[in-house]
Amino acid sequence: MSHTIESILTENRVFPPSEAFKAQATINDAKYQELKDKAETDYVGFWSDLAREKLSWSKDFSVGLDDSKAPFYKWFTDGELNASYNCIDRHLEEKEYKNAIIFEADDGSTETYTYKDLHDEVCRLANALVAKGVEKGDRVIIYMPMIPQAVFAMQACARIGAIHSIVFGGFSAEALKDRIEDAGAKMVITADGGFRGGKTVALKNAVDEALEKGGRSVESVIVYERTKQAVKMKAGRDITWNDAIAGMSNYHHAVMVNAEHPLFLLYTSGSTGKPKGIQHSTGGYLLNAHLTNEWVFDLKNDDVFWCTADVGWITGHTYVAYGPLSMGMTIVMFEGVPTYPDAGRFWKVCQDHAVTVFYTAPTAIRALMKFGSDLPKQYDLSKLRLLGTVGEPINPEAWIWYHDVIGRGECPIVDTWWQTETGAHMIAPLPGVTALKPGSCTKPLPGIDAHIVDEEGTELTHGEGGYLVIRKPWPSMVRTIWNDDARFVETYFAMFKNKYYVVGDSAHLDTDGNFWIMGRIDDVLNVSGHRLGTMEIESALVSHPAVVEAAVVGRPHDVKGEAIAAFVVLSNNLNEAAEKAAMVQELREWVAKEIGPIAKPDEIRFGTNLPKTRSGKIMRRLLRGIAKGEDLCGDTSTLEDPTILAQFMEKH
Ligand code: 6R9
Repeated sequence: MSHTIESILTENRVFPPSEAFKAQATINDAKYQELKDKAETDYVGFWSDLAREKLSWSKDFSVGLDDSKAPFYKWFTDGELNASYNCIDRHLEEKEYKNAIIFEADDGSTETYTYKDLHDEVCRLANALVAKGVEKGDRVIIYMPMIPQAVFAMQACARIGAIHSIVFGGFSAEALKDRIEDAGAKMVITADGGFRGGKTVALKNAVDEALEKGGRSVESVIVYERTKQAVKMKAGRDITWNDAIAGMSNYHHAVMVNAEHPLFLLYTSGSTGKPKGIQHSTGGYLLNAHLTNEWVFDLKNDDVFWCTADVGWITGHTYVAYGPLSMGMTIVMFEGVPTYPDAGRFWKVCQDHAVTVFYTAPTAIRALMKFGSDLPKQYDLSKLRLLGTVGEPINPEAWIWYHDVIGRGECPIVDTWWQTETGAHMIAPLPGVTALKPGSCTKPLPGIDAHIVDEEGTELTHGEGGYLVIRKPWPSMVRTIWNDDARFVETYFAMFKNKYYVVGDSAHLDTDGNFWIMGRIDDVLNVSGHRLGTMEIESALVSHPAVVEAAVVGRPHDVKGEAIAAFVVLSNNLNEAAEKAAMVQELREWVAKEIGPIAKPDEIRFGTNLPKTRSGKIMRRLLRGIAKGEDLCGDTSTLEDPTILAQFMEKH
């Protein structure tokens, strides 16, 4: 299977929407034209009308966009609303007994929660948070497995105006501590552990470890008993979920907040060592979350929507917890992994819960595709009507397999380009309108002003490649980096002097105006759809006592998209192969402890120095070449010491 940019660039198959799909789509040609025209003639009015139409406000707004402190944009500035009210309460009259969440556990058991159940669970927890002294504006860390209680926790925070920050359960105690401290969190909501692929994974231990090392701002910890494994409970600080909600009312009056009140922080990797706390608003975020579920996933009342992302990532925020619930949809939540008990699990879940719209990452498709087409054929996938992908470019081979084998050659595939910072889809097909091209995320959504520019900031026309940028602000855009306004401006706006939001990806436009994402322009890796900073991994490596220096690069990988290759200089050179192998193991475990297992280098190579220019810059280009297995006969004359390349050619 080739997964190269070349294979994408030569792709020219086109899949227009079928007449049958078009006829039922919420956004058809006429509606699309109407939205585009409105966005062009009255940009702020376009978003303001939609905000009033789609969301329920306790206080209407008089200002659509406030750009007086650009690039710190504000939307619907004086309006008030509550995200949890919008996701739950407003549906109760008509959908009290409709399923909000269908949960399938790792072991195959299922639970369902109606909108009324969701309301009651969320209210009880909201009351428990208040009883524990959590107030509007306080930060709450959520460190949970992929179970409905994670969504209850998010919704309970939103309900009382507390700002949640989810830390993916695969992150280590160290990473958790950093995020707790940066957010200044008052509370941690966690579980004893979770189930994944038939195994038990511990979570509470990591919270204990994080709070031993730091995180002094944390006053209380709520622990959901999922696995019932033994955990330590610190008196005066820790309480079980059941004890916390015992006797709490199932009624809680949602606290209305300003549209700009932060709904959540989500830490993501950038080009420096320290993850950034991406801050999202309540009103603007929820609007795009709602709209993109309606436009891109074409969700209707009878749909059963399954987004496989963990709530620890932005995709889980917008397409599990907030967007579909804001629309009053039924979602599937799945605790397990795609290959347990076998690689047919995803397809079995789709069949058993009659999933109609399915959204996953290319890395999952590539991994499952390796098991062949017979496995999915054993399941009834006839209910599926739309498929989606996110996280990285999808190679045409995987697209076609997904389309033919999973989608019966009938389901449109929406390849959705967006980021933690954008809050919701930005460039994505409208399935009843857009002609699809495998590997392209196609065109910007109505109201999204995406361009490709060159180094000087000149907008490029069709056929050229350059920096992907967004010109006009949009409602769900990142508001700032928590505690670091200067870094926010520097990271996203400085490059073109505040004229554009700079995405960090390069892209190319084809002659039909379709966008093709080529990859990151910074030192960010995309490993199985997860964003990891090379600097973050380098810092973790050099914090090991035996490591003097480290450089990390990505190399293409068939399934993961990118694999992590680390080049390491040790304080004491190792000569024996066995010693080196032991050190590789030790360093991989070290990185897992410092960041999390997803950041473990796939390979580690040792040398006495890193290849540097005479001015001391690490030649990452060469390291990328070595990692790819290229023959490096190129010009290495600028290297301080050309002999060290030979050392790094050796793999351990
Ligand atoms: C939603 C999410 C964002 C980065 C982004 C880009 C890559 C995401 C993509 C895609 C090509 C797509 N990316 N979707 N590349 N096609 N459909 O993944 O957020 O974790 O912040 O990552 O992922 O490089 O800049 P996040």
